[in-house]
Amino acid sequence: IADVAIVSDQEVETKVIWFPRHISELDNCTHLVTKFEPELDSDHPGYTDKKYRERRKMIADIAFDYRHGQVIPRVEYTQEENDTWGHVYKHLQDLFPTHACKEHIENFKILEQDCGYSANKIPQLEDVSNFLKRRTGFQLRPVSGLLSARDFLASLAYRVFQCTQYVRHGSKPDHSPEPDCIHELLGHVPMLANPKFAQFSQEIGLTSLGASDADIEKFATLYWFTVEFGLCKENGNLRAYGAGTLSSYGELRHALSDAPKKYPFDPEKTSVQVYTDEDIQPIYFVVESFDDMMQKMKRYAATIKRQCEVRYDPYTQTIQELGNE
Ligand code: TIH
Ligand code: FE2
Repeated sequence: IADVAIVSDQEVETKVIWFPRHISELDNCTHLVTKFEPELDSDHPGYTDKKYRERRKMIADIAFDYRHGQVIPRVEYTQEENDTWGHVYKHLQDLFPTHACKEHIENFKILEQDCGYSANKIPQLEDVSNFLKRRTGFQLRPVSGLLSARDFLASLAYRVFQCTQYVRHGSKPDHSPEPDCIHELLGHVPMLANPKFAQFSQEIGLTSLGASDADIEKFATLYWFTVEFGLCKENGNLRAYGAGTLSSYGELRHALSDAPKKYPFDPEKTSVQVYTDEDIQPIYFVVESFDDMMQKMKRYAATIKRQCEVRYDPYTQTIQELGNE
């Protein structure tokens, strides 16, 4: 019995973990986590709203049918959905000048000028994706809900951002525990339009490829405390750069107040910090700058045991193994 146990230990260690080698293989990276769904979660504001759930299904089907290279189908948003968007948009607009980092403010202005962002109606993912392609090479891909961390991170390696297209329930606009297109468009997109931030996002994706489940969990936690809920310093003041904070007017004020705990970003510690994804965050991590964050992340990534070293080749949109060409 002891021998068998040892053999199976070795098998675990040498098991090769699949990851996409070409951008089109992201069609296989669509494993959903069933959490926060209006069908299944009785706390969801849409649980008792049949019309809302049907609408969600309709929009989810776009993502289910989507394949790499296709144009993202347009959604004709209802007046109610556009109103929810407008309500959040206006509240956030009041907060951004004093709460958002300068990179977000700068790109938000450009999105308003060049990409049709306004409080009146929800922009279309296809248009925003084309905008991002020109700014940083990032593109959007429709997703129907919360993806597994492994699949989500793998797509970042290809500068593909998996993006929800449905809208949060109108009865609770200030904060949503699940992503929706308001969160993606107001929180993530302005940040992904920043070259340094785009590179940082891709780096997390690249380090996640072929990682063990335990390491994926650490990368997902690092992602959570940076890309989703990170705070940064700007001339000695705190600002938000995390998309989860920037898309929730219920959270943005709280994040910069004295209420939550704030610790300096340190990948060793941050990667194992327990967090809640159900509610407003009690803990945030602060970076000195994007350069500082990138350096610390690179140093940390170098300490992780890897299946192979990888590099992204943008000409062929493939991942190549170094020393294996
Ligand atoms: N809490 C965010 C919002 O209300 O916009 C949405 C999410 C961020 C991260 C996960 S879900
Ligand atoms: Fe997000």
